[in-house]
Amino acid sequence: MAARNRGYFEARNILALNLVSSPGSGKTTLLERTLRDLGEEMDFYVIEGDQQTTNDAERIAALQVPVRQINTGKGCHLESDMIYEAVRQLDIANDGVLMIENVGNLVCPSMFNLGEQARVVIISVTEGEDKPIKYPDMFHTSQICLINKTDLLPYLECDLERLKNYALQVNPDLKFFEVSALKGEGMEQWYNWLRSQRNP
Ligand SMILES: Nc1nc2c(ncn2[C@@H]2O[C@H](COP(=O)(O)OP(=O)(O)O)[C@@H](O)[C@H]2O)c(=O)[nH]1
Ligand SMILES: [Mg+2]
Repeated sequence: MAARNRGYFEARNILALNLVSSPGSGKTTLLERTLRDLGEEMDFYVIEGDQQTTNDAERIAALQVPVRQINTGKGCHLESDMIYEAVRQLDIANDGVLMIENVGNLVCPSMFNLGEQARVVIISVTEGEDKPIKYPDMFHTSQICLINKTDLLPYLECDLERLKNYALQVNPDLKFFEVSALKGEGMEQWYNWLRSQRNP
């Protein structure tokens, strides 16, 4: 089913990204700022995954971006058949950008391919530098690592180089962007990467 999703995205030149992280690292905040800043440039669609509530879908809908909420109930991750159904409902235009916010969980979502073009793992500076080696699968299967909440660094003892070195131990090809989704710092690198992933 993931391959089927991937074929659909390829045929329509849709860039589909799978955003994964532990709960609260800032996925929705990152999406909100990205949609606001690049809304003129890219045609965004969003799928939100949470066990319960439509809170995140409401935050996205407030920006006038088409969104579908998936509630997984007792489930701990999104699966490709859920994406298939949500994509049908979203009716994504050719050349669109689909942002899939997975259920907040550093373990299970790593095991389920959704048909995405790339996986983006978000880790915030409050989580502890060693999470990449404690939960290696998520970092191993991602191409991009956004380090979020850099505005909090002055109040913490988080060593960014250590965090990156741990992540590189499990995935030497991982690319990092340091951002504050809340304050908007560092977002331009992330935006440039997004632009680079789109086919003209
Ligand atoms: N200080 C700070 N807080 C942030 C940042 N990004 C998100 N947050 C806060 O972190 C909390 C969880 O954010 P949310 O986007 O809902 O995380 P999600 O669960 O990964 O979608 C909220 O209180 C946000 O305001 C950031 O860059 N800096
Ligand atoms: Mg969220």
